[in-house]
Amino acid sequence: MSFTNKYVERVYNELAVKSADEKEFLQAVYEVFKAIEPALEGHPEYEKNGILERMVEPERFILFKVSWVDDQGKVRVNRAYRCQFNSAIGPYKGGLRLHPSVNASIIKFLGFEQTFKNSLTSLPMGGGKGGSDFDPKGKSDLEIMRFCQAFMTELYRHIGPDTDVPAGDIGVGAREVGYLFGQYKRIKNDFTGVLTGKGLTFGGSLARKEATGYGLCYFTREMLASKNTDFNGKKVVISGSGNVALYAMQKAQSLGARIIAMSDSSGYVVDENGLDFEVMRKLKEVDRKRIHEYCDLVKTATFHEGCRGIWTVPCDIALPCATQNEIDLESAKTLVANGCMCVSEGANMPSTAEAMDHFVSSGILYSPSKASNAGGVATSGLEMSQNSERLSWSFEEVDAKLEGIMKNIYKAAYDASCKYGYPGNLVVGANIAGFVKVAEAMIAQGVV
Ligand code: NDP
Ligand code: 2IT
Repeated sequence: MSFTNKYVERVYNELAVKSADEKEFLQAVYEVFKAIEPALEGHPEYEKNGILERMVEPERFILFKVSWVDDQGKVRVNRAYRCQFNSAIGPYKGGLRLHPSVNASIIKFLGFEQTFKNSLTSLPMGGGKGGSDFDPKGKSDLEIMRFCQAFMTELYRHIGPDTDVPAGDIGVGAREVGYLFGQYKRIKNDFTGVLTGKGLTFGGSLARKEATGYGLCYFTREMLASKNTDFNGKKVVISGSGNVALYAMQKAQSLGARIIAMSDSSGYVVDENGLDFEVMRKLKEVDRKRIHEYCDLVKTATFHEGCRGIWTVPCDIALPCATQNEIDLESAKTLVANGCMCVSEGANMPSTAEAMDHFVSSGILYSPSKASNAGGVATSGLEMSQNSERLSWSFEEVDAKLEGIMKNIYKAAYDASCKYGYPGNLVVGANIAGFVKVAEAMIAQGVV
Protein backbone atom coordinates (compact mmCIF):
# COMPACT_ATOMS: atom_id res chain seq x y z
CA MET A 1 0.00 0.00 0.00
CA SER A 2 1.83 3.09 -1.11
CA PHE A 3 0.66 6.68 -0.85
CA THR A 4 2.39 9.94 -1.71
CA ASN A 5 0.34 12.11 0.65
CA LYS A 6 1.49 11.84 4.28
CA TYR A 7 -1.94 12.56 5.77
CA VAL A 8 -3.60 9.83 3.69
CA GLU A 9 -0.82 7.41 4.54
CA ARG A 10 -1.09 8.01 8.29
CA VAL A 11 -4.88 7.60 8.42
CA TYR A 12 -4.80 4.50 6.23
CA ASN A 13 -2.05 2.85 8.26
CA GLU A 14 -3.89 3.51 11.52
CA LEU A 15 -7.06 2.04 10.06
CA ALA A 16 -5.21 -0.99 8.69
CA VAL A 17 -4.18 -1.85 12.26
CA LYS A 18 -7.61 -1.21 13.80
CA SER A 19 -9.56 -2.96 11.03
CA ALA A 20 -7.02 -5.65 10.18
CA ASP A 21 -9.72 -8.30 9.85
CA GLU A 22 -11.97 -6.20 7.59
CA LYS A 23 -10.39 -6.79 4.21
CA GLU A 24 -13.25 -5.61 1.97
CA PHE A 25 -13.63 -2.44 4.02
CA LEU A 26 -9.89 -1.71 3.81
CA GLN A 27 -9.98 -2.36 0.06
CA ALA A 28 -12.79 0.20 -0.39
CA VAL A 29 -10.97 2.79 1.74
CA TYR A 30 -7.73 2.19 -0.14
CA GLU A 31 -9.45 2.83 -3.48
CA VAL A 32 -10.91 6.12 -2.29
CA PHE A 33 -7.76 7.31 -0.50
CA LYS A 34 -5.47 6.50 -3.43
CA ALA A 35 -7.81 8.26 -5.86
CA ILE A 36 -8.32 11.45 -3.84
CA GLU A 37 -4.65 12.17 -3.16
CA PRO A 38 -4.47 14.87 -5.88
CA ALA A 39 -7.40 16.70 -4.24
CA LEU A 40 -5.66 16.88 -0.86
CA GLU A 41 -2.55 18.70 -2.07
CA GLY A 42 -2.74 22.36 -1.03
CA HIS A 43 -5.79 21.75 1.19
CA PRO A 44 -4.60 21.63 4.81
CA GLU A 45 -8.17 22.20 6.01
CA TYR A 46 -8.97 18.51 5.49
CA GLU A 47 -6.30 17.39 7.93
CA LYS A 48 -7.01 20.28 10.31
CA ASN A 49 -10.65 19.14 10.51
CA GLY A 50 -9.75 15.46 10.79
CA ILE A 51 -11.88 14.73 7.72
CA LEU A 52 -10.32 11.40 6.72
CA GLU A 53 -10.22 10.05 10.29
CA ARG A 54 -13.90 10.94 10.68
CA MET A 55 -14.90 9.61 7.26
CA VAL A 56 -13.58 6.09 7.89
CA GLU A 57 -15.52 5.62 11.13
CA PRO A 58 -19.25 4.89 10.76
CA GLU A 59 -21.37 7.32 12.77
CA ARG A 60 -23.22 4.31 14.18
CA PHE A 61 -22.99 0.54 13.58
CA ILE A 62 -25.86 -1.56 14.87
CA LEU A 63 -25.41 -5.31 15.28
CA PHE A 64 -28.48 -7.35 16.16
CA LYS A 65 -29.95 -10.81 16.37
CA VAL A 66 -32.81 -11.98 14.18
CA SER A 67 -34.68 -15.00 15.55
CA TRP A 68 -37.37 -16.62 13.43
CA VAL A 69 -39.10 -19.98 13.03
CA ASP A 70 -38.75 -22.04 9.84
CA ASP A 71 -41.45 -24.14 8.15
CA GLN A 72 -40.42 -27.20 10.19
CA GLY A 73 -40.95 -25.30 13.44
CA LYS A 74 -37.21 -25.02 14.11
CA VAL A 75 -35.86 -21.82 15.69
CA ARG A 76 -33.28 -20.09 13.50
CA VAL A 77 -30.96 -17.24 14.46
CA ASN A 78 -29.16 -14.87 12.08
CA ARG A 79 -26.77 -12.01 12.60
CA ALA A 80 -27.88 -8.66 11.19
CA TYR A 81 -26.39 -5.19 10.73
CA ARG A 82 -27.21 -1.62 9.91
CA CYS A 83 -24.26 0.66 9.35
CA GLN A 84 -25.15 4.36 9.45
CA PHE A 85 -21.96 5.58 7.90
CA ASN A 86 -22.18 9.25 7.10
CA SER A 87 -25.03 11.78 7.32
CA ALA A 88 -23.17 14.91 6.20
CA ILE A 89 -25.34 15.51 3.14
CA GLY A 90 -28.62 13.81 4.06
CA PRO A 91 -30.33 10.98 5.95
CA TYR A 92 -28.49 7.64 5.79
CA LYS A 93 -29.49 5.87 2.58
CA GLY A 94 -28.53 2.50 1.20
CA GLY A 95 -29.67 -1.05 0.66
CA LEU A 96 -30.05 -4.21 2.72
CA ARG A 97 -28.23 -7.35 1.61
CA LEU A 98 -29.35 -10.89 2.48
CA HIS A 99 -26.61 -13.37 1.63
CA PRO A 100 -24.72 -15.99 3.71
CA SER A 101 -21.42 -14.15 3.05
CA VAL A 102 -22.60 -10.96 4.80
CA ASN A 103 -20.35 -9.84 7.67
CA ALA A 104 -19.27 -6.58 9.32
CA SER A 105 -16.50 -5.94 6.78
CA ILE A 106 -18.81 -6.27 3.79
CA ILE A 107 -21.48 -4.04 5.31
CA LYS A 108 -18.86 -1.40 6.20
CA PHE A 109 -17.34 -1.42 2.72
CA LEU A 110 -20.79 -1.02 1.18
CA GLY A 111 -21.76 1.78 3.59
CA PHE A 112 -18.49 3.63 3.00
CA GLU A 113 -18.87 3.39 -0.81
CA GLN A 114 -22.49 4.46 -0.57
CA THR A 115 -21.51 7.78 1.01
CA PHE A 116 -19.53 8.88 -2.05
CA LYS A 117 -21.95 7.32 -4.55
CA ASN A 118 -24.87 9.17 -3.01
CA SER A 119 -22.88 12.38 -3.08
CA LEU A 120 -22.31 11.89 -6.83
CA THR A 121 -26.07 11.64 -7.49
CA SER A 122 -26.35 15.30 -6.36
CA LEU A 123 -29.40 14.35 -4.26
CA PRO A 124 -29.43 14.94 -0.47
CA MET A 125 -28.64 11.44 0.81
CA GLY A 126 -26.04 10.24 3.31
CA GLY A 127 -24.49 6.77 3.24
CA GLY A 128 -25.65 3.58 4.96
CA LYS A 129 -25.97 -0.14 4.39
CA GLY A 130 -27.32 -3.16 6.20
CA GLY A 131 -28.18 -6.79 5.87
CA SER A 132 -27.86 -10.24 7.33
CA ASP A 133 -26.15 -13.58 6.79
CA PHE A 134 -29.62 -15.08 6.18
CA ASP A 135 -29.66 -17.15 2.96
CA PRO A 136 -32.88 -16.57 1.01
CA LYS A 137 -32.12 -19.45 -1.39
CA GLY A 138 -34.54 -22.35 -1.02
CA LYS A 139 -36.67 -20.55 1.59
CA SER A 140 -40.44 -20.54 1.24
CA ASP A 141 -42.38 -17.32 0.88
CA LEU A 142 -43.61 -17.63 4.46
CA GLU A 143 -40.07 -18.12 5.76
CA ILE A 144 -38.96 -14.99 3.90
CA MET A 145 -41.89 -13.09 5.41
CA ARG A 146 -41.17 -14.28 8.94
CA PHE A 147 -37.51 -13.40 8.60
CA CYS A 148 -38.27 -9.93 7.23
CA GLN A 149 -40.77 -9.26 10.00
CA ALA A 150 -38.30 -10.35 12.68
CA PHE A 151 -35.55 -8.24 11.05
CA MET A 152 -37.75 -5.13 11.04
CA THR A 153 -38.89 -5.72 14.62
CA GLU A 154 -35.43 -4.59 15.67
CA LEU A 155 -34.51 -2.29 12.76
CA TYR A 156 -37.61 -0.05 12.97
CA ARG A 157 -36.29 1.84 16.01
CA HIS A 158 -33.17 2.95 14.14
CA ILE A 159 -34.71 4.18 10.86
CA GLY A 160 -37.20 6.77 9.61
CA PRO A 161 -37.93 8.84 6.49
CA ASP A 162 -35.66 11.68 7.71
CA THR A 163 -33.19 9.45 9.57
CA ASP A 164 -32.30 6.37 7.56
CA VAL A 165 -34.05 4.94 4.50
CA PRO A 166 -33.08 1.34 3.56
CA ALA A 167 -33.79 -0.33 0.20
CA GLY A 168 -32.84 -3.48 -1.72
CA ASP A 169 -29.51 -5.06 -2.60
CA ILE A 170 -28.47 -8.70 -3.16
CA GLY A 171 -31.30 -10.96 -1.99
CA VAL A 172 -33.67 -8.05 -1.30
CA GLY A 173 -36.16 -7.06 -3.99
CA ALA A 174 -39.79 -5.95 -4.11
CA ARG A 175 -41.06 -8.99 -2.16
CA GLU A 176 -38.71 -8.43 0.79
CA VAL A 177 -39.18 -4.63 0.80
CA GLY A 178 -42.94 -5.23 0.90
CA TYR A 179 -42.71 -7.48 3.99
CA LEU A 180 -40.28 -5.07 5.68
CA PHE A 181 -42.55 -2.10 4.98
CA GLY A 182 -45.65 -3.94 6.26
CA GLN A 183 -43.94 -4.73 9.56
CA TYR A 184 -42.60 -1.16 9.99
CA LYS A 185 -46.11 0.22 9.46
CA ARG A 186 -47.63 -2.28 11.88
CA ILE A 187 -45.18 -1.42 14.67
CA LYS A 188 -45.06 2.36 14.15
CA ASN A 189 -48.64 2.93 12.95
CA ASP A 190 -47.05 5.26 10.42
CA PHE A 191 -47.42 5.07 6.63
CA THR A 192 -44.33 6.84 5.45
CA GLY A 193 -41.49 6.65 2.92
CA VAL A 194 -39.15 4.76 5.24
CA LEU A 195 -38.00 2.28 2.55
CA THR A 196 -37.51 2.63 -1.19
CA GLY A 197 -38.05 0.02 -3.86
CA LYS A 198 -41.61 -0.39 -2.56
CA GLY A 199 -44.42 -1.93 -4.61
CA LEU A 200 -46.16 0.39 -7.04
CA THR A 201 -49.47 0.15 -5.13
CA PHE A 202 -48.00 1.54 -1.89
CA GLY A 203 -45.64 4.38 -2.73
CA GLY A 204 -42.99 2.74 -4.89
CA SER A 205 -41.59 4.64 -7.83
CA LEU A 206 -42.03 3.60 -11.42
CA ALA A 207 -38.63 2.75 -12.96
CA ARG A 208 -36.95 2.01 -9.59
CA LYS A 209 -36.77 -1.70 -10.46
CA GLU A 210 -35.08 -0.93 -13.77
CA ALA A 211 -33.00 1.99 -12.51
CA THR A 212 -29.62 0.49 -11.63
CA GLY A 213 -29.33 -1.46 -14.90
CA TYR A 214 -30.73 1.35 -17.04
CA GLY A 215 -28.52 3.90 -15.27
CA LEU A 216 -25.48 1.71 -15.84
CA CYS A 217 -26.19 1.72 -19.58
CA TYR A 218 -26.85 5.49 -19.68
CA PHE A 219 -23.49 6.01 -17.99
CA THR A 220 -21.72 3.51 -20.26
CA ARG A 221 -23.21 5.23 -23.30
CA GLU A 222 -21.47 8.46 -22.19
CA MET A 223 -18.18 6.59 -21.80
CA LEU A 224 -18.52 5.08 -25.27
CA ALA A 225 -19.41 8.47 -26.76
CA SER A 226 -16.08 9.82 -25.49
CA LYS A 227 -14.46 7.41 -27.97
CA ASN A 228 -17.02 8.23 -30.70
CA THR A 229 -18.78 4.91 -30.41
CA ASP A 230 -21.93 3.38 -28.89
CA PHE A 231 -23.64 0.09 -27.93
CA ASN A 232 -24.79 -0.61 -31.46
CA GLY A 233 -23.54 -4.01 -32.68
CA LYS A 234 -21.33 -4.52 -29.60
CA LYS A 235 -20.92 -7.93 -27.94
CA VAL A 236 -21.66 -7.57 -24.23
CA VAL A 237 -20.98 -9.93 -21.32
CA ILE A 238 -22.98 -9.34 -18.13
CA SER A 239 -22.23 -11.24 -14.92
CA GLY A 240 -25.10 -12.03 -12.58
CA SER A 241 -28.73 -12.41 -13.58
CA GLY A 242 -30.43 -10.57 -10.74
CA ASN A 243 -32.05 -7.15 -10.65
CA VAL A 244 -29.10 -5.10 -11.91
CA ALA A 245 -27.98 -7.60 -14.57
CA LEU A 246 -31.46 -8.12 -16.03
CA TYR A 247 -32.24 -4.46 -16.59
CA ALA A 248 -28.75 -3.71 -17.86
CA MET A 249 -29.44 -6.49 -20.37
CA GLN A 250 -32.77 -4.98 -21.41
CA LYS A 251 -31.40 -1.46 -21.87
CA ALA A 252 -28.19 -2.53 -23.62
CA GLN A 253 -30.25 -4.59 -26.06
CA SER A 254 -32.55 -1.67 -26.74
CA LEU A 255 -29.44 0.38 -27.56
CA GLY A 256 -28.40 -2.21 -30.16
CA ALA A 257 -26.04 -4.49 -28.20
CA ARG A 258 -25.95 -8.30 -28.27
CA ILE A 259 -25.74 -9.89 -24.79
CA ILE A 260 -23.78 -13.09 -25.32
CA ALA A 261 -23.22 -14.32 -21.73
CA MET A 262 -24.77 -14.04 -18.26
CA SER A 263 -24.24 -15.93 -14.99
CA ASP A 264 -25.35 -16.81 -11.50
CA SER A 265 -23.22 -18.18 -8.68
CA SER A 266 -23.25 -21.69 -10.19
CA GLY A 267 -22.02 -20.87 -13.69
CA TYR A 268 -22.71 -19.01 -16.92
CA VAL A 269 -24.65 -19.39 -20.16
CA VAL A 270 -23.33 -18.35 -23.56
CA ASP A 271 -25.23 -17.78 -26.80
CA GLU A 272 -23.39 -15.98 -29.58
CA ASN A 273 -26.78 -15.22 -31.21
CA GLY A 274 -27.67 -13.09 -28.21
CA LEU A 275 -29.58 -14.08 -25.05
CA ASP A 276 -33.34 -13.50 -24.93
CA PHE A 277 -34.45 -10.91 -22.34
CA GLU A 278 -38.00 -12.16 -21.76
CA VAL A 279 -36.89 -15.78 -21.36
CA MET A 280 -34.15 -14.75 -18.92
CA ARG A 281 -36.39 -12.35 -16.97
CA LYS A 282 -39.15 -14.92 -16.48
CA LEU A 283 -36.64 -17.61 -15.50
CA LYS A 284 -34.80 -15.50 -12.91
CA GLU A 285 -37.20 -12.77 -11.72
CA VAL A 286 -40.54 -14.60 -11.85
CA ASP A 287 -39.69 -18.30 -11.43
CA ARG A 288 -36.49 -17.76 -9.33
CA LYS A 289 -34.76 -20.67 -11.10
CA ARG A 290 -31.07 -21.41 -11.76
CA ILE A 291 -29.41 -20.08 -14.90
CA HIS A 292 -28.52 -23.47 -16.40
CA GLU A 293 -32.26 -23.98 -16.98
CA TYR A 294 -32.07 -21.26 -19.65
CA CYS A 295 -30.48 -23.90 -21.91
CA ASP A 296 -33.62 -26.08 -21.63
CA LEU A 297 -35.62 -23.16 -23.00
CA VAL A 298 -33.22 -21.92 -25.69
CA LYS A 299 -31.38 -24.71 -27.46
CA THR A 300 -28.58 -22.56 -28.95
CA ALA A 301 -27.32 -21.62 -25.47
CA THR A 302 -24.65 -23.59 -23.58
CA PHE A 303 -24.03 -23.78 -19.82
CA HIS A 304 -20.56 -23.71 -18.23
CA GLU A 305 -19.94 -24.44 -14.56
CA GLY A 306 -18.14 -21.91 -12.34
CA CYS A 307 -18.87 -18.19 -12.50
CA ARG A 308 -15.36 -16.78 -13.08
CA GLY A 309 -15.13 -18.41 -16.51
CA ILE A 310 -17.54 -15.81 -17.86
CA TRP A 311 -14.61 -13.38 -18.21
CA THR A 312 -12.94 -15.70 -20.72
CA VAL A 313 -15.79 -15.11 -23.20
CA PRO A 314 -14.42 -12.55 -25.72
CA CYS A 315 -16.53 -9.38 -25.75
CA ASP A 316 -16.41 -5.65 -26.56
CA ILE A 317 -18.04 -4.52 -23.31
CA ALA A 318 -18.11 -6.17 -19.87
CA LEU A 319 -20.74 -5.21 -17.30
CA PRO A 320 -19.99 -6.98 -14.00
CA CYS A 321 -23.33 -7.02 -12.13
CA ALA A 322 -23.02 -9.83 -9.55
CA THR A 323 -20.84 -9.15 -6.50
CA GLN A 324 -17.59 -7.78 -5.02
CA ASN A 325 -14.21 -9.02 -6.24
CA GLU A 326 -15.70 -11.13 -9.01
CA ILE A 327 -12.94 -9.92 -11.39
CA ASP A 328 -9.40 -10.69 -10.25
CA LEU A 329 -6.17 -9.72 -12.02
CA GLU A 330 -6.14 -12.85 -14.15
CA SER A 331 -9.71 -12.26 -15.36
CA ALA A 332 -8.91 -8.58 -16.02
CA LYS A 333 -5.90 -9.56 -18.11
CA THR A 334 -7.99 -12.08 -20.06
CA LEU A 335 -10.71 -9.53 -20.77
CA VAL A 336 -8.26 -6.92 -22.08
CA ALA A 337 -6.22 -9.47 -24.05
CA ASN A 338 -9.44 -10.66 -25.73
CA GLY A 339 -10.18 -7.15 -26.99
CA CYS A 340 -12.63 -5.83 -24.40
CA MET A 341 -12.66 -2.02 -24.78
CA CYS A 342 -14.98 -1.05 -21.92
CA VAL A 343 -15.61 -2.33 -18.40
CA SER A 344 -18.41 -0.55 -16.59
CA GLU A 345 -19.32 -1.71 -13.09
CA GLY A 346 -22.90 -2.48 -12.04
CA ALA A 347 -22.06 -4.49 -8.91
CA ASN A 348 -20.37 -2.78 -5.96
CA MET A 349 -16.55 -3.12 -6.13
CA PRO A 350 -16.59 -6.09 -8.55
CA SER A 351 -12.91 -5.62 -9.46
CA THR A 352 -10.05 -6.35 -7.07
CA ALA A 353 -7.55 -3.51 -6.58
CA GLU A 354 -5.13 -5.26 -8.94
CA ALA A 355 -7.81 -5.78 -11.61
CA MET A 356 -8.76 -2.12 -11.36
CA ASP A 357 -5.13 -1.02 -11.81
CA HIS A 358 -4.87 -3.26 -14.85
CA PHE A 359 -7.97 -1.73 -16.48
CA VAL A 360 -6.73 1.81 -15.81
CA SER A 361 -3.17 1.21 -16.99
CA SER A 362 -4.28 -0.62 -20.13
CA GLY A 363 -6.15 2.50 -21.22
CA ILE A 364 -9.53 0.88 -21.90
CA LEU A 365 -12.72 2.68 -20.86
CA TYR A 366 -13.26 1.81 -17.20
CA SER A 367 -15.72 3.14 -14.63
CA PRO A 368 -15.80 2.38 -10.91
CA SER A 369 -19.10 1.20 -9.44
CA LYS A 370 -19.79 4.22 -7.28
CA ALA A 371 -20.24 6.25 -10.48
CA SER A 372 -21.79 3.81 -12.94
CA ASN A 373 -24.22 2.01 -10.60
CA ALA A 374 -25.51 5.15 -8.85
CA GLY A 375 -28.74 5.11 -10.86
CA GLY A 376 -30.44 2.75 -8.40
CA VAL A 377 -29.96 4.90 -5.35
CA ALA A 378 -30.58 8.06 -7.39
CA THR A 379 -34.01 6.72 -8.30
CA SER A 380 -34.52 5.77 -4.66
CA GLY A 381 -33.92 9.48 -4.00
CA LEU A 382 -36.61 10.27 -6.58
CA GLU A 383 -38.95 7.82 -4.80
CA MET A 384 -38.33 9.73 -1.54
CA SER A 385 -39.21 13.00 -3.30
CA GLN A 386 -42.45 11.53 -4.66
CA ASN A 387 -43.37 10.14 -1.22
CA SER A 388 -42.71 13.54 0.39
CA GLU A 389 -44.93 15.38 -2.04
CA ARG A 390 -47.49 12.51 -2.05
CA LEU A 391 -47.45 12.29 -5.82
CA SER A 392 -46.30 9.67 -8.35
CA TRP A 393 -44.44 10.57 -11.48
CA SER A 394 -44.80 8.69 -14.78
CA PHE A 395 -42.27 6.08 -15.89
CA GLU A 396 -41.03 8.45 -18.60
CA GLU A 397 -40.58 11.30 -16.13
CA VAL A 398 -38.53 9.20 -13.69
CA ASP A 399 -36.51 7.60 -16.50
CA ALA A 400 -35.71 11.01 -18.01
CA LYS A 401 -34.53 12.29 -14.61
CA LEU A 402 -32.41 9.14 -14.16
CA GLU A 403 -30.81 9.64 -17.56
CA GLY A 404 -30.03 13.27 -16.72
CA ILE A 405 -28.49 12.28 -13.38
CA MET A 406 -26.25 9.63 -14.99
CA LYS A 407 -25.06 12.10 -17.63
CA ASN A 408 -24.27 14.60 -14.87
CA ILE A 409 -22.33 12.00 -12.86
CA TYR A 410 -20.28 11.14 -15.94
CA LYS A 411 -19.58 14.82 -16.58
CA ALA A 412 -18.68 15.51 -12.93
CA ALA A 413 -16.30 12.52 -12.86
CA TYR A 414 -14.77 13.33 -16.24
CA ASP A 415 -14.34 17.04 -15.42
CA ALA A 416 -12.71 16.23 -12.06
CA SER A 417 -10.33 13.78 -13.77
CA CYS A 418 -9.19 16.61 -16.06
CA LYS A 419 -9.04 19.25 -13.32
CA TYR A 420 -6.79 17.09 -11.15
CA GLY A 421 -4.46 16.03 -13.95
CA TYR A 422 -5.70 12.54 -14.87
CA PRO A 423 -7.89 13.15 -17.92
CA GLY A 424 -10.30 10.27 -18.56
CA ASN A 425 -9.37 8.41 -15.36
CA LEU A 426 -12.87 7.97 -13.89
CA VAL A 427 -11.52 6.30 -10.74
CA VAL A 428 -9.74 9.52 -9.82
CA GLY A 429 -12.57 11.72 -11.14
CA ALA A 430 -15.53 9.98 -9.50
CA ASN A 431 -13.84 9.56 -6.14
CA ILE A 432 -12.72 13.18 -5.99
CA ALA A 433 -16.10 14.54 -7.11
CA GLY A 434 -17.89 12.42 -4.49
CA PHE A 435 -15.37 13.17 -1.73
CA VAL A 436 -15.15 16.96 -2.04
CA LYS A 437 -18.87 17.51 -1.47
CA VAL A 438 -19.00 15.27 1.63
CA ALA A 439 -15.82 16.84 3.02
CA GLU A 440 -17.12 20.39 2.55
CA ALA A 441 -20.42 19.54 4.25
CA MET A 442 -18.53 17.97 7.18
CA ILE A 443 -16.32 21.02 7.60
CA ALA A 444 -19.32 23.36 7.50
CA GLN A 445 -21.11 21.34 10.20
CA GLY A 446 -18.22 21.39 12.67
CA VAL A 447 -16.69 18.53 14.62
CA VAL A 448 -19.68 16.25 15.15
P1 NDP B 1 -29.73 -9.87 -6.90
O1 NDP B 1 -29.86 -10.60 -5.63
O2 NDP B 1 -30.96 -9.48 -7.65
O3 NDP B 1 -28.79 -10.66 -7.92
C1 NDP B 1 -27.49 -11.00 -7.58
C2 NDP B 1 -26.87 -11.77 -8.71
O4 NDP B 1 -25.47 -11.91 -8.47
C3 NDP B 1 -27.42 -13.18 -8.83
O5 NDP B 1 -27.37 -13.59 -10.17
C4 NDP B 1 -26.46 -13.98 -7.96
O6 NDP B 1 -26.40 -15.36 -8.26
C5 NDP B 1 -25.15 -13.29 -8.26
N1 NDP B 1 -24.26 -13.41 -7.08
C6 NDP B 1 -24.49 -12.93 -5.84
N2 NDP B 1 -23.49 -13.25 -5.00
C7 NDP B 1 -22.63 -13.94 -5.74
C8 NDP B 1 -21.39 -14.55 -5.45
N3 NDP B 1 -20.85 -14.49 -4.21
N4 NDP B 1 -20.75 -15.16 -6.47
C9 NDP B 1 -21.29 -15.20 -7.73
N5 NDP B 1 -22.46 -14.65 -8.05
C10 NDP B 1 -23.11 -14.04 -7.08
O7 NDP B 1 -28.86 -8.56 -6.55
P2 NDP B 1 -28.72 -7.20 -7.37
O8 NDP B 1 -28.83 -7.43 -8.82
O9 NDP B 1 -29.61 -6.22 -6.72
O10 NDP B 1 -27.22 -6.78 -6.98
C11 NDP B 1 -26.10 -7.14 -7.78
C12 NDP B 1 -24.95 -6.21 -7.47
O11 NDP B 1 -25.32 -4.86 -7.76
C13 NDP B 1 -24.49 -6.19 -6.00
O12 NDP B 1 -23.10 -5.94 -5.96
C14 NDP B 1 -25.22 -4.98 -5.43
O13 NDP B 1 -24.56 -4.47 -4.30
C15 NDP B 1 -25.13 -4.03 -6.61
N6 NDP B 1 -26.09 -2.95 -6.66
C16 NDP B 1 -27.44 -3.18 -6.57
C17 NDP B 1 -28.33 -2.13 -6.67
C18 NDP B 1 -29.81 -2.33 -6.68
O14 NDP B 1 -30.53 -1.35 -6.87
N7 NDP B 1 -30.32 -3.54 -6.50
C19 NDP B 1 -27.86 -0.75 -6.81
C20 NDP B 1 -26.43 -0.62 -6.96
C21 NDP B 1 -25.61 -1.69 -6.86
P3 NDP B 1 -27.15 -16.42 -7.30
O15 NDP B 1 -28.61 -16.21 -7.56
O16 NDP B 1 -26.64 -17.74 -7.76
O17 NDP B 1 -26.76 -16.08 -5.90
O1 2IT C 1 -25.71 -0.24 -3.72
C1 2IT C 1 -26.70 0.48 -3.93
O2 2IT C 1 -26.58 1.64 -4.35
C2 2IT C 1 -28.03 -0.08 -3.66
N1 2IT C 1 -28.13 -1.25 -3.29
C3 2IT C 1 -29.25 0.78 -3.78
C4 2IT C 1 -29.50 1.54 -2.51
C5 2IT C 1 -30.78 2.32 -2.46
O3 2IT C 1 -30.98 2.94 -1.41
O4 2IT C 1 -31.55 2.35 -3.42
